Amino acid sequence: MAAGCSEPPSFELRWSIAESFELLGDARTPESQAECTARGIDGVRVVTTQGGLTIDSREFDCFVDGLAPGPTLEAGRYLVEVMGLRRTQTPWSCQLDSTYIGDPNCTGGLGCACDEEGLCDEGLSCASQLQSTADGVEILGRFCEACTARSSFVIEIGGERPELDAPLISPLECDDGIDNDGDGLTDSLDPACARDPSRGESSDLDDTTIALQVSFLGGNNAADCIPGTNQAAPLGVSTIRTRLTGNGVDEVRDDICQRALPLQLFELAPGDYQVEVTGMGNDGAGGLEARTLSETLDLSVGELGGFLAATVDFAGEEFLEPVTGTVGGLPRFVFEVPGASTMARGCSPSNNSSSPLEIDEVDLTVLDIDGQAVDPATLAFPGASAVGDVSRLACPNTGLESSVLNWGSYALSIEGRVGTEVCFRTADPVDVLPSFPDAIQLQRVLVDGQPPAGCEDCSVDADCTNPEFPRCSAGLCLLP
Ligand SMILES: [Ca+2]
Ligand SMILES: [Ca+2]
Ligand SMILES: [Ca+2]
Repeated sequence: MAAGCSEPPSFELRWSIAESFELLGDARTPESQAECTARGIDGVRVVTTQGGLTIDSREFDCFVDGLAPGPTLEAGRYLVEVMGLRRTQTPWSCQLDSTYIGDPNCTGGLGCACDEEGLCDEGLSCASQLQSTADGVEILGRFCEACTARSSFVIEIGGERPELDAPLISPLECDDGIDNDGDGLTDSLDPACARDPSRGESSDLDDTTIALQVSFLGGNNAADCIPGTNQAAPLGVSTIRTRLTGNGVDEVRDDICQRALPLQLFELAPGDYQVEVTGMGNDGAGGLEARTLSETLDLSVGELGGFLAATVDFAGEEFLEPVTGTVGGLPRFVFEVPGASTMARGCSPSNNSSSPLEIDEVDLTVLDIDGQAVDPATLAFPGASAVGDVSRLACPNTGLESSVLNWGSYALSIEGRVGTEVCFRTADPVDVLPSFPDAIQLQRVLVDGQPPAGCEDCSVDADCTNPEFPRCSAGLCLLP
């Protein structure tokens, strides 16, 4: 390349931008980089090949004052491909999927086969029709299409220096990296593009958008419905059905259950509508019982469309078959040592534990969906004794589970005690799942960086039994 710079280029080129293949005659040479950016093309790559081998590849800003220089080439025939680039410096795809129907009986025109050299009429590009197979990708055919921002030429080097004029078709609004209609959502994130990429970003201006989130068990953060995860199992909801009715409309849409459902767009006449959101189970598949639960929302649509954003919560008692299960968890005590990775362990010191502290007892408080403490007698944690609203029991090394309760929603607070002193506690009540005693982390209680009396790891270095954490400072065993 460096040598080539001092040699005269073997060809020169400019490019112009057209709104579409039909408007090729109105293609304009961009007069500034700002104009390029506004039309979605950031740069231009020029690739010169011969017999399928790349001889040269170079990139330019989309705006070039005058002609852009090609490489210096030996005499011969070359294929020159000119590609517009996105802001990410990647070209747009110019491929056709296996369902594309091209015409192999004509050559060069729109939808016709490419010619022998891989060329098409001006403004069209030779696109490969691809099909994925077990061995990789197979080329089914090569057809002329109006690919985004692409032009090809065959040039003869040896005589007069060719001057190429490459028309580039600007990208579709839904694939240009620009929020064209200024609604804050760009390209595929814009609901208009999600519905029909060919109609641009503003085709949703007078549409009605429904943005729904679902939650379960009173907004329990631990309750989710991603099929296949452990968390989904206790709830058994796999599909969310949205049914829109009113004014003669009756549209049903099913989505895989997830917290944030995909945006839904409707073209609706002004009026009042109802949106019914239903959670559905697996119809007995996978050992789960079929469950249906629904809530109805009101939607008002005006001349400029409507907007409904709502979170629909399905509490345990709203399930057709009310949710029942135990409340529980496995306490894990977090020992943070500055400079070392944080570890959490059970009640007794482990080999790699920084602290020789043995946790004696835990106090459990269970809160219901209204934030009220549940009576320890109702919970009946095995081995627990009731101290007011608290269930107190010897620090367990296996998951704790209450008796079977009707859900609602439950959250669990735990304190870990050494003697009479609280040395660890959950920062906030932890949302739990029915019959799913997951690990629950308790943080060390520190007052001015020091554990309360009775909660210290050590008073002298000799108390720190793990040689990795031999230094006693402010009651904690630390790194050397
Ligand atoms: Ca766009
Ligand atoms: Ca937009
Ligand atoms: Ca839009």
